[in-house]
Amino acid sequence: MFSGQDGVTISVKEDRMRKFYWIPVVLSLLACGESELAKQPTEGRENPQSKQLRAEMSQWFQDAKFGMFIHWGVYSVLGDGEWVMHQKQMTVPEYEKLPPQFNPTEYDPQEWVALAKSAGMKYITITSKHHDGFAMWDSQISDYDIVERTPYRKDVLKMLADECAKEGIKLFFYHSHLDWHHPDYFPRGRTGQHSGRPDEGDFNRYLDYMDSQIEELAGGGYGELGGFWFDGWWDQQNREEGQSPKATHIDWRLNRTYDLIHRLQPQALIGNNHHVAPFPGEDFQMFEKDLPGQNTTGFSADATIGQLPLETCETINKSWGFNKTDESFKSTEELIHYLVRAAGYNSNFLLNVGPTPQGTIQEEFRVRLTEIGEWLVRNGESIYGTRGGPMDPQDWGVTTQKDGLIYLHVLSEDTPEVIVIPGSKSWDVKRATLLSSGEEVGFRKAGGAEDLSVSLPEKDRSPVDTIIVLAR
Ligand code: H79
Repeated sequence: MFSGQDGVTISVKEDRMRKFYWIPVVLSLLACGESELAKQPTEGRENPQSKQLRAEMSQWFQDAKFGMFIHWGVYSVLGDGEWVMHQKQMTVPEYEKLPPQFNPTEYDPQEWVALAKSAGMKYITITSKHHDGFAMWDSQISDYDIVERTPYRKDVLKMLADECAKEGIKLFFYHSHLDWHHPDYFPRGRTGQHSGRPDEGDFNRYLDYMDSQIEELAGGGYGELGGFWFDGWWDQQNREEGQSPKATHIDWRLNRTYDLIHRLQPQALIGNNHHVAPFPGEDFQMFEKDLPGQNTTGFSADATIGQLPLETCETINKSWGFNKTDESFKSTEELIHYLVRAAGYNSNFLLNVGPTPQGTIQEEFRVRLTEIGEWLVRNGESIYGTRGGPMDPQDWGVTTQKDGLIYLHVLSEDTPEVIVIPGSKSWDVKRATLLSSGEEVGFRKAGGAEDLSVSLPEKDRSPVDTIIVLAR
């Protein structure tokens, strides 16, 4: 490893890999005789078997409904979120002082996975690399990773992958396209300008490096993955007037990266948090801190909803990465409402925890997750395996459906005693019951038998979500 005059550290291993990395690439291109391989669109070139695998995973994903997001990296040492490098304008050499301080001796993947399961979560999406560029696994192409730069020296992703496999939890990797550390991430985008890197670099060389790291993660050592969750595309978005929201200053080579993943792990679902309509090769669409179609954050203005399975992610307090002063915790009730609303919008819910630098998940998070899990034990039937609808979300709540049943989720306290459901004639309801007790709920056809009205007296209401099951 050497430090350049500019203060940017480049590992010898990385430099060596740069020289020789083209060999297997060239060989494989010769072998398949398709030199334009990477430029081909993903669609249409895939074998039907791998498409089928992904279709099955898509169904599984939509049925699963609820996952745990984990933002964990060396930034947790400062307890100020995962954007601290950018926000505090830290240079690369300054930020490189964090890994030697990161020693999560209390990390126990068994506890994390058990917590996710007790919350009723079916998958985990963890940061393999965030925008800071630090690899949370034993990367071979770089030494900027947890095994080589921290006193902990263990591959936390491998430990988690093994535990997930044992417990039947699917694992996704959050991987940042954007990189505040790599010298070849140039031209730089909207963020990371204070890292002290030289104003030169070869963006394609950075992308080769990123693809190599993805190849490490998808190569089999971490088992069969649920998928990849990309973020940071927006750093290079061209926001000049007249440009399409999909225009970028550089070519992200999405096809090449997506093809690589789909070749190595045909079942793996790819999503990208680019805040625009999906690109070819993507398998699900996510919304950050917003229900699909809403734009309370300002990130989602161009996020046209496509045909893909949906997911929305949210934090328990206001931070993704560990934040030692953020105490604005959402209540369990608010979090359950978010989960139920997401299901009503035909979307999954990915709920975040930011573990501490010791490797633990803080009490405030654990309590809430366990309480959500207890609620799901009683009410999960109306969430898991359902799809949103048949009715669009209403002021009073949302609907979900499964196996010919319709679940009305009454979330608002202000809901009147009689809920009128316009245009519900085709639902052909024969029976209405409370999910909690099985007791009958009064209903009648109103408005010339076009509408259904369901009565919901105070005594029948649950404090969090009153669920009425309509059977046909
Ligand atoms: O990983 C978590 C966040 O770190 C990441 N996505 C979630 C899942 C995230 N990155 N950015 N954002 C969330 C919000 C983006 C804010 C931006 Fe900006 C607006 C980036 C560019 C414009 C404000 C101005 C922040 C940087 C410049």
